[in-house]
Amino acid sequence: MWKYFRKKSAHGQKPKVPSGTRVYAIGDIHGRHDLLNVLYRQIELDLEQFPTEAKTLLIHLGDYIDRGPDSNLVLDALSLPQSICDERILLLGNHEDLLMRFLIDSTVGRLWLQLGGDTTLASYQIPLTPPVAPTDRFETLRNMLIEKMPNSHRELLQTMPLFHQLGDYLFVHAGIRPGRAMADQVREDLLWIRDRFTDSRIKHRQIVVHGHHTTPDPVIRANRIGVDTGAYMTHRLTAAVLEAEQVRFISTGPNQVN
Ligand SMILES: [Mn+2]
Repeated sequence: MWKYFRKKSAHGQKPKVPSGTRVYAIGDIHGRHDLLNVLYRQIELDLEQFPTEAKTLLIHLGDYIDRGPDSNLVLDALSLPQSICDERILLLGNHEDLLMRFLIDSTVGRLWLQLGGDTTLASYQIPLTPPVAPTDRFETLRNMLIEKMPNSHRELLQTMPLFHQLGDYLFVHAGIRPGRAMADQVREDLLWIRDRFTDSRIKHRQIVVHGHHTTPDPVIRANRIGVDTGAYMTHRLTAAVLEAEQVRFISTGPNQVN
């Protein structure tokens, strides 16, 4: 398959999603429930402006929580059924992974809070410095989170897959280890990989559509498409729209590209 894809590319054929499918792949939300609502509305308008007979699919690329103010509301929204597209897939991000690890092991709290977990706790009305001895802090925070977090949120996190494959595309939060078959990819890379993936010019078996790597504009390279436009600080949440051989983008905020 690896060679097959390279051969196709060499003959100038563009990668595509299967016919009869339109995908909206959405980058890192990071607690910006406000922007999620705006982008969902923009997708509804896009479907009115560009109606399709195709099956429509929302793929969220992970990192729903932390950093921005309303992680709890984002998980609420993602827990509820949606009527914008025919199907929605919620992939796991490294931030959701940290939260789930914290629920099992409070010592993960030190790292998680450094990476923005403090805002998620605050969104659940949990005081960041509970009145306990410093040595008990993370265990106390963990117990408070277990108490405050709705079961629906925890169940949602537990069902999130690491990746989704569709036609010539692979959807995953951070990326893949270049040169490794999907079967040999490890969870750590799929959720956390940085420059080894983004710097790679290898033609992967599929074009990788990902979040995790923040750039001011969405990125299209020969081997990947990045849609994390740093919503929590830029106010710009981006979706890649994939249909047949086409790729276009929808973003919230003043610098809309379309
Ligand atoms: Mn990430």
